[in-house]
Amino acid sequence: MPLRFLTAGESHGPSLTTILDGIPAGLPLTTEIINKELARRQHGYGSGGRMKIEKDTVQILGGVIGGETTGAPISLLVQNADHVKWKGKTIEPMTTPRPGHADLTGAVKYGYKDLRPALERASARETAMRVAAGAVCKHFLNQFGIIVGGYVSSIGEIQTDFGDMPYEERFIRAEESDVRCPIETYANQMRAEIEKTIHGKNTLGGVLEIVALNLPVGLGSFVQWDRRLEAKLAHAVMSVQAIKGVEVGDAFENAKRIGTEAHDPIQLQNAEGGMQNTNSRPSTFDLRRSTNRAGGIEGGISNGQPIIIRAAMKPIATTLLPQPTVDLASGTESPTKYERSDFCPVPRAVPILEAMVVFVLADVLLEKLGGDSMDEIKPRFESLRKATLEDLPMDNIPHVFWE
Ligand code: EPS
Repeated sequence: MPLRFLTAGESHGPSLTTILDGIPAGLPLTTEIINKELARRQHGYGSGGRMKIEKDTVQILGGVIGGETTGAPISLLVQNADHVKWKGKTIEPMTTPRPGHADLTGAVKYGYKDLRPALERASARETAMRVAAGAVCKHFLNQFGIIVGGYVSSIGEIQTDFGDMPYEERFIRAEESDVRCPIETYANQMRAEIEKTIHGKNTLGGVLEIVALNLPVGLGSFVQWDRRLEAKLAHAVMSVQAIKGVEVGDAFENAKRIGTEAHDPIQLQNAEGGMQNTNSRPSTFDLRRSTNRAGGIEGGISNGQPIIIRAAMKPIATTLLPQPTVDLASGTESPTKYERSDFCPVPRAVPILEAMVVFVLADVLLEKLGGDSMDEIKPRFESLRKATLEDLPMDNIPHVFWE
């Protein structure tokens, strides 16, 4: 784990912070790079009122001098514009826990005498700092040509069929859509579903896809459970508020298939894209796949194919329509009271999940490459072994096992 980050701050406190530790020296970094990602997190149809109040912008408090990282921890701060409205205000007690939120579990765990402290820290407001830290990781990965993007694949019952639309095109089109769905006909249906949900005083979930392109082979490892790449990615993605399911590649479809139809055949391909079927060993040929059911990871290690992560977001717990609960103050069954929130945060979750994915990928890339500065790391990246016959000489002689 060369890379780590923590966040701190409450949803309606003065500010949110993060410390990102382990980014090498010599990475050019500006507030604009981070603010661009923060702005993406603020936009999406189905957002609540808070996003009209905030205009998230970052202050870099440490780790960057003269526009370049120094190798020291990068300290970032985002102020909560809403704080001034809360500071010093007498607020009503909060004693009716929302089913599905952290209100009840938080109170039991920490012994709160009012439910608000649980809400304050469990809130997805904290993801602003994940996105800020992720923006730095994404920028680091970009230096190696690694691109990570995402889009919404379903909202409620509306399920997009992407056909063979290239991933880069999906990323671009998704950013042009207020529901972050790359195909307009589906986007329109999703918007209508969200509108219906808002009128019905309810909330709506969905599925997001995050894709990483141009990764080298060899990130992550099977040698230890906590080094497996899909395990690290699932952990990071599942840590995002309201995410309750994650799959890599065709995981759930594969569970219905037979073995010979569930994997990605290994083939030889020359530079012009032609396939090789002879028995000679043409060292200029790459090992390629025509499918990607594994979602870019085999044996806990990246295989050079796009990494495909799908995450299921539940409808968030805060509904205008009351839900059955118990008032902990009176000890009687009574409906939930409404707290301002999003109606469908699925479109806004795309940059948040991207942030968690880029953090993991930057971490495993740094683990693979080592080094303290970009000057050290870049040549190491260029010399990484590839899935080519040239890079994989075999002894091809019998040997005695475990002598
Ligand atoms: C959020 C800020 C919050 C919520 C939302 C996400 O602001 P407020 O509570 O002031 O409306 O809108 O938080 C939740 C979904 C939640 O469950 O707490 C943000 O900045 O993304």
